Amino acid sequence: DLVPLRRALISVSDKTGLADLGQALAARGVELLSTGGTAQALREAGCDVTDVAEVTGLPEMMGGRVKTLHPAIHGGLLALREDPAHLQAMESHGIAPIDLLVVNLYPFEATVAAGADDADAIEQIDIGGPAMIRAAAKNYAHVAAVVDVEDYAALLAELDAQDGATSLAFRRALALTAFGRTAAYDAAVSGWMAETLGVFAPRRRVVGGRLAQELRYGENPHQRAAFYAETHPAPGVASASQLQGKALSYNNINDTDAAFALASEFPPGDGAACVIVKHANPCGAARGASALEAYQRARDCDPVSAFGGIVALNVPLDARTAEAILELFTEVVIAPGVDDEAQTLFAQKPNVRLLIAPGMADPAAPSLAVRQVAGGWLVQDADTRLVAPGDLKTVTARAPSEAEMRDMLFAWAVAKHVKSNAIVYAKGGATVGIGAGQMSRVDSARIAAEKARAMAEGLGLAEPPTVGAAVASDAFFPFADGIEALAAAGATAVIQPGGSMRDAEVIAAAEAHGLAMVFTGERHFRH
Ligand code: 93A
Repeated sequence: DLVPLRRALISVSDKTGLADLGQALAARGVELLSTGGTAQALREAGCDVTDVAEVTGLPEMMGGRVKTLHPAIHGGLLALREDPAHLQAMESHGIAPIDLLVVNLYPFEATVAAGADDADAIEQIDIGGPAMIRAAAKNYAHVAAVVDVEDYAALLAELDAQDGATSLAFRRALALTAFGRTAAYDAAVSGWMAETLGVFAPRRRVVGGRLAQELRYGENPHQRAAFYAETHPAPGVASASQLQGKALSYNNINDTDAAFALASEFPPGDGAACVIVKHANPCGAARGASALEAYQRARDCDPVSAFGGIVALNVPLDARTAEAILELFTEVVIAPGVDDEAQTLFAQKPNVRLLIAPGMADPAAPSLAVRQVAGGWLVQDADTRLVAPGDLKTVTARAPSEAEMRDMLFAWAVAKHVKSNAIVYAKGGATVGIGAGQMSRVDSARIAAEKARAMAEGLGLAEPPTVGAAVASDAFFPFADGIEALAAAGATAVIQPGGSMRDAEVIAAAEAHGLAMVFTGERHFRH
């Protein structure tokens, strides 16, 4: 399975390491074929080179769009050397075998990232390069395909080890990398097209990414993990930068994402808001007259759970808020800015991770949500909807008061970000009880109320804060028992999608307890 290396085709956009590679191959007596710019660079490095144009008998044409797309090249890459018919074809058409292909592609990704216009981007879609890479990789039985500058050293080491030949195992490993490269390249092109056309339909898009960061471990220390950055994230998706603190862990990134997404539901123009997340669920969310007040009210929803949490703000972090946050052990803080004084305070706690987002995310911007299941991925539109007050339908005799309506809409926005079954109690623009992730809705309702009751008792409050609260339920109540639980906790208003078979019973229970109830007609499952 050793193939002696006699003839190589080199066609590279990135000329890094090219001179050394060309000289090393030439020194081993390898014949070098090359395209225009690569041939010139090799000659400047003192190598003898045969132009591809000489092999094809045709000049590079159409501004370089057609240079290597010719049977004299592709036949040399694809021929099976033990097949008599292939040998016969080579013989009668004067095609010589190519044993090594070295290609790196037109820099499409970098060109697009630099903000090129459509015409420039399209000219950077490499056609001949991927065609050759795929041909050589398909024929790994005979051909070595190198697509990465970083593999030049391994190639030369292999030639040294195998006395000027390549082994089957080596060529096969290269083929795997080669097909990975062309797949990622086409994913980048498709992603760019989706972006320029504004198409984010799950059926039309390819999701492409590149390794951005290796993480110490995954959800648990025995799991390896990494962060992959999407090649073409949806518009409005902003990557935060880390100002200080320990390296972000897998769980940190997951939880910070959840916290920031919920904080982004509250436009800074409507006032400060703060979210605290634990295990990807909010344990408190609040508006406030200041960032400090928003933080304190979010924390007071569930101060026990807030310990070791992730804090997200929708306004820049100031010194007073920083001080309050640092009083409680906190894993990560993310905000759209930070003032100097707050930064100085954080610097005294160098382990705490502080992230600055370039702005808040647009919660209505279309994007894809991808999740892995055994055997594949589930892909869906991200849940970008949020009900508008005009879409609400009051189903009880009593309509909600203005204050109840404000709290309902606040609770509804929070419930969208809580794992189902989600029940969120809110009062005065702050959550006062959150029930998350239970398998039955009535359990979520009871847990939220019980936590609020225990918290009030601990603080010596006269009554639990769920008294007089508005409640959001991410999906309809299948039975009246959920409403009974809310009423028992003292809630006065309910927002929920409606649409249960037993809506009549559920509405009757609300009426019986004097609750105002509105239907959104839209649910927010989050599984
Ligand atoms: O425009 S192309 O798609 N048409 C081709 O036939 C072709 N053959 C190789 N681009 C083509 N290439 C690419 O040219 C290679 O993938 C490589 O990136 C680049 C090298 O060009 P030069 O040697 O002129 O610098």
